[in-house]
Amino acid sequence: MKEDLNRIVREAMEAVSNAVTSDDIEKLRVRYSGKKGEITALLKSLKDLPPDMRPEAGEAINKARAQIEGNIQEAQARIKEKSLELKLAAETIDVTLPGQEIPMGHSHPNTIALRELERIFIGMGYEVVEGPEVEKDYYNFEALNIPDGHPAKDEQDTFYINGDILLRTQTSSAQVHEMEKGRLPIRMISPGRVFRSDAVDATHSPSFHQVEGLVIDKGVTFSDLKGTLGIMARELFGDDTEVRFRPHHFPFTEPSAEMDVSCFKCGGKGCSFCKGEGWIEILGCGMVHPHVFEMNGIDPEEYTGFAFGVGLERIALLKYGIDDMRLMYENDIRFLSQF
Ligand code: 2NM
Repeated sequence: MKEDLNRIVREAMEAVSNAVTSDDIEKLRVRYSGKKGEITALLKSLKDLPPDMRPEAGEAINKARAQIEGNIQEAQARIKEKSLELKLAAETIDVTLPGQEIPMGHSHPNTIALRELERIFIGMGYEVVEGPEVEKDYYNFEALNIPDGHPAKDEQDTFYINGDILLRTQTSSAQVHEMEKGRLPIRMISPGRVFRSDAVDATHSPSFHQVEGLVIDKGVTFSDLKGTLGIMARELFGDDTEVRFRPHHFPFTEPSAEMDVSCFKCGGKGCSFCKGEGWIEILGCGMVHPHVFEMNGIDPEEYTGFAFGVGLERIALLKYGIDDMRLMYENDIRFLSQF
């Protein structure tokens, strides 16, 4: 009995010190102090001893069991710590390594030009108001003094969804929504996408962007229009920029004009950029037609106003010297990141 116990303790100590994994340790625990373990078996065999020998033997077995179990617990802790160390070493992250570079996008030239226009007009007290791209015929044409049968309503130029619904051909439709609210005065620009049934080439696209402006108040004159658009031109193209107005026709304004800016490449002398003209056409404008006021419940005897429309792509192409509008719709980062 005594020898058995000593042998078991010796073997157990050795086995425990050789254990490498948690599994090894668990097996040893079962082997020695499990229900069918060797120590357990010894305890069970106590009843076969003469009663006077039992207390001493029992004490010895319990001592051996405590020793083995203590040893197993220590080993278990040692192995856990070791495996945590290994895990941490394997998962070490070197925070000094350079990061993975995520390619950055770039603002579109249209966006850059729009931000510039917004800055200019917000600085003069204008609001930026957007409207829907899908419009009723009324907001795109009727309320802007373009009645049925007017050439501007030609089905060849307009994407109709049905007889009454269409893709807006100009952002003035957003201004009709604003006039309709009946809150005067108005100082607004409406930027956004417009649609015309055009074939794609270097200067045309079936979808492009406009910024239209509208000012309505008592006593607004053509001088206000000239002064305002002159400021815009100098902000956009430089302090030395001059503007000139040529008579034109739009259904929603009377009188109407087109505005040119002096060529910002040659200063007006004439060069290849302005095709020898010295001037570059920039936008259309005019005094809001009395009939537009009447259609929108504004008294043309009390109020006057001016309006203008400028193509965003046109401004961007000119400002950044881009010679083909199709580049604007390819979203090639090599193109975009040049501006
Ligand atoms: C242009 C040219 C001239 C214009 C007119 C209006 C409104 F709503 F007042 F009738 N908004 N925008 C206008 C005037 C647009 O684009 C070339």
